Amino acid sequence: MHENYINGEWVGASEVNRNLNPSDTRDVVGEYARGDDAQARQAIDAASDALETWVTWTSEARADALDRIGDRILADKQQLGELLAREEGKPLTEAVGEVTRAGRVFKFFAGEAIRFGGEFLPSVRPGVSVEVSREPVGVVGVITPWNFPIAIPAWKIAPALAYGNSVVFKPADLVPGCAWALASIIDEVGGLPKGVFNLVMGPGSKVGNALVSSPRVNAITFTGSSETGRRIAAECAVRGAKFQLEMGGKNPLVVLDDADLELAVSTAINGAFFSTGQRCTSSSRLIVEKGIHDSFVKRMREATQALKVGNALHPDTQIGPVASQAQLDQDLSYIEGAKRSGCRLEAGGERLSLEAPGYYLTPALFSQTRNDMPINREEVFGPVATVIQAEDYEHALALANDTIYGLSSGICTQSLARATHFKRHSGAGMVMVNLPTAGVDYHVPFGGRKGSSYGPREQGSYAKEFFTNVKTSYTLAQGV
Ligand code: UN1
Repeated sequence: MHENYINGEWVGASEVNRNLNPSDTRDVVGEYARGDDAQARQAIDAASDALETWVTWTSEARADALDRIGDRILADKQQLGELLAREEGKPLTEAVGEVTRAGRVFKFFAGEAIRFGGEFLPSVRPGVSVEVSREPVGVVGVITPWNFPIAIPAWKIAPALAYGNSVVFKPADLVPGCAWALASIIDEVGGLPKGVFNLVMGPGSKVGNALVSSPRVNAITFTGSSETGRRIAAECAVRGAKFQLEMGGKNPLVVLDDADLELAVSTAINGAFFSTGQRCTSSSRLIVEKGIHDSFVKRMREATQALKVGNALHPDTQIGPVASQAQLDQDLSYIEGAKRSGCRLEAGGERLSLEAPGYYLTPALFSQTRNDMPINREEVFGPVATVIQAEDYEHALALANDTIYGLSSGICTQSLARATHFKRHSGAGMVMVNLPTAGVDYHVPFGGRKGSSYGPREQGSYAKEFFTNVKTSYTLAQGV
């Protein structure tokens, strides 16, 4: 059995979670300890007690630890990628890409541990100087989703450690294997003081609640559903804990008449369907200007039908299964709803039976959809994309911004003027020109607006805004 990691020790539990390979549900990926309130409390206490030792480490020693973890992730990327593909269902090349990103994130934050600093300012008062410094926040609860089971934990855990915090990590219940593998690497090569990093696997309802409600947890960084995010926000706001939320998206990709058609189609295919559409940054609304509309839909239909759906571990697979039965049911119910409301199904949207029992669904492309339909208002989180026809650029921009979300947006155009206007007027936190709305760099800020995100940005050196507290110190030097 794979155990939880608390105070530098591997600790068993009375119950286990058996997780299944979504490409072949006969394959049990492993048996993982289920955490509970008591283990969560032990981990929180260990993380809190560890801070005293952890702050005595030099930034260089912290940097070296992060570097070792990053190097090991990169060295093991093939093996970790296989585990990720087997456990979550994204195709192997994407899985190895995700692991590579995670390794790079640790190495980036190794540099950050040394680089980040404060400010020294003159005061408005004579003889006084002002220092603005940054201190660790303390114990950080890291709560992560199943869709990027290595990269998202990495981009929360690495900055938390770089800036001197301790961590209790609660991964999504569907992907304990990836979390356990990451914890094993941190245990083996991190050399961190006991209790600085802890892993307590779900059930999320118990362990997540324990983290969010504990007065000893100073900050919660969360990526997941809007519903859970709102509950975390309410509880953290009441008890005065810091929180950072990354939630849903309903990301528009605008295709203008002057776009390069082939590039627009490949951009839309990647953005909408890669990672089986299970990204909060997926390009789920394709907003297409009327002059290019018919040829775009035709080429998109052909390209969607040509996608190879299959076992995530097979080398020729482009689209893996969806991650779980619950996700499959949700996707199918949105597809049925769209059909009932008169949208035209151009391709896919069908349950696929292959030799292995898995959660296979052919990527669904709808045309003749309206922006006010549930399929265009709500996040599906599956391989489902819609085309919405726009009269002109202004109409397309208005449709793009007409959403409760604001994570990412994109535009395909050869006009620099239009691209520049769109970058300025898009209501999303991230804007892509001639690129899919998904697929971000690891060294620049990541985050959205409106219902998508709350709190300071993740990633890059902007991450310090969340993972440190600012202190302003005034000094009147005497006898100078
Ligand atoms: C990406 O698009 O490269 O949960 C990353 C998600 C996002 C990560 C997307 N937080 O899908």
